[in-house]
Amino acid sequence: MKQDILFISDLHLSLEKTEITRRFVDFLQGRALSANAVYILGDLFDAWIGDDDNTPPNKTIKMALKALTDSGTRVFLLQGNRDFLLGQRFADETGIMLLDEYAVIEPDGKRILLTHGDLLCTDDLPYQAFRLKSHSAEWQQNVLSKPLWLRLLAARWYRLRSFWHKRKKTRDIMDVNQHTVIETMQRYCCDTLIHGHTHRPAIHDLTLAGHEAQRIVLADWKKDRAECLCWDGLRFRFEAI
Ligand SMILES: [Mn+2]
Repeated sequence: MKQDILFISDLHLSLEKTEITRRFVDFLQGRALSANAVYILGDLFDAWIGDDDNTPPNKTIKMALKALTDSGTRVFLLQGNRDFLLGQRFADETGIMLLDEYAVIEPDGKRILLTHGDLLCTDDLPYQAFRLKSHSAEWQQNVLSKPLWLRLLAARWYRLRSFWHKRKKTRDIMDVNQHTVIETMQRYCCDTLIHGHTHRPAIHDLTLAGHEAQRIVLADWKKDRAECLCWDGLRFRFEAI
């Protein structure tokens, strides 16, 4: 019986990272088949410029996801800061379900808050300003109305620019803000939060209005190391892939 619930994030799939693509396809055709549900918490792709982009490895990934959802494993996806243009057409083609930027799930009576993680990095003011702008319908329509070749080119430029910007930012600014974490968990009445984005995998214990709480940070995938978080109905554990 399909029982486990698996959580992954930050694979940053791209044309260049063939090992990670292969590892992910193996995961979809192997481990994920015996899971009840798979939650992908953002940045599955290193860049997503529209659901009409079928350049490699997108088509391979879509087919593998479709085969998994056809098998009965439910797949949920929440957009990251790299693939926030991923939309309904992708969901229709693969059978996955899109989640909002914050989603609450309640497996086995446990209330868990899911998010990508970028919204929690409130110290990074320039990024939050960009996020607000780029999530408007007007901005997205403007981008998606451009021809595919122009979007492919722009994405290459954007990735390069983001690499240089990141080098200049301090490590603290790029981590979550503790106050935002607590405020958000209380707003959603959850004592467990799972997110990715920061690439700092860990389980943080914290206190929330006198109660024990946990913030679980998922690992990004590397070509020689990848893992998922598994909820087996009783507890969480990290599993190597
Ligand atoms: Mn991210």
